[in-house]
Amino acid sequence: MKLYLNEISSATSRVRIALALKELTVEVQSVGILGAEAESRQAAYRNINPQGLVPALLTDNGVLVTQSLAIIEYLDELQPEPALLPRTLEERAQARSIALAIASEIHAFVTPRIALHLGASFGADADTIAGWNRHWIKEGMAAVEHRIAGGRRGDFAVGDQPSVADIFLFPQSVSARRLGLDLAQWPNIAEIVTNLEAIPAFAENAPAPRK
Ligand SMILES: N[C@@H](CCC(=O)N[C@@H](CS)C(=O)NCC(=O)O)C(=O)O
Repeated sequence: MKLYLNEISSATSRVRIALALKELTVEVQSVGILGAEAESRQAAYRNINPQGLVPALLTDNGVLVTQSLAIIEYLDELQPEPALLPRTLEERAQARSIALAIASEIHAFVTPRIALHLGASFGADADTIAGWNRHWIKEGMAAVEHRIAGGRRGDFAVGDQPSVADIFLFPQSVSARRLGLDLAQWPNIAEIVTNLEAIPAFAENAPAPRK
C-alpha cells in the first residue's frame, strides 16, 4: 500500500496513528500542501487524486481510497486487531459521530485552502486567519466536549480502548494547543489527550508543527 501524506496534516496524522496502532507499514509519498509546494501538487498529484488533498491510500489492488475515516475503516477491515471501532452498535455510532464532528465541523473550516481563499478574496491577514481558526476550533471542541461528557466515556473518548473518536480528537487537540487554546477549558478532552499522549502510536504521529 502507498500513502500520500504531508507531515503537518492533521488528517494524515489520523491515518498514521491508525497504521501505528495496527503495526502496519506502507510506502509513503509526500505531497506539498502549502505555498509553492501546493502549486506543484496541482499538476502532478491531481492526476492521482483530483481533489488534491491528503491523505489518500493506494491499496495493493491499485484502488485509491480518499477521506481519512474511509481509509481508517478500510485498514480496520483489512486487519481487524486492534479494533478501531468499539464493540457495541451504539458505541460504534458514537465513535463515528465524534470523528465526523471533528472532520466535518472543525477541520473542514481550518484547512490551508480555506486560509488561502480568506486571504485572496477577502484580504484576511495571518492574524485574522488565526482568529478564524481559533473560532471554529473553539466552537467545535466545545460541542465535542459536551458529547463526550454525555456519552460512554472511559479512559478514552468512547470506552476504555482508543477508537476512531480518539484518532480524530488527538491531532485536532494538538492543533488547538498550537493556536494558543488551553485544553483545560474542555476537561474531558484534556484528560483523554493526556491518556493518549502516553501511547506511542499517538505521541509519535501527531501532526508536525508548521515551520
Ligand atoms: N476530510 C478530509 C480532509 C482532507 C484535507 O483537507 N486534508 C488537508 C490536510 S490536513 C489538505 O490536503 N489540505 C490542502 C489544502 O487545504 O489546500 C479527510 O478527512 O481526509
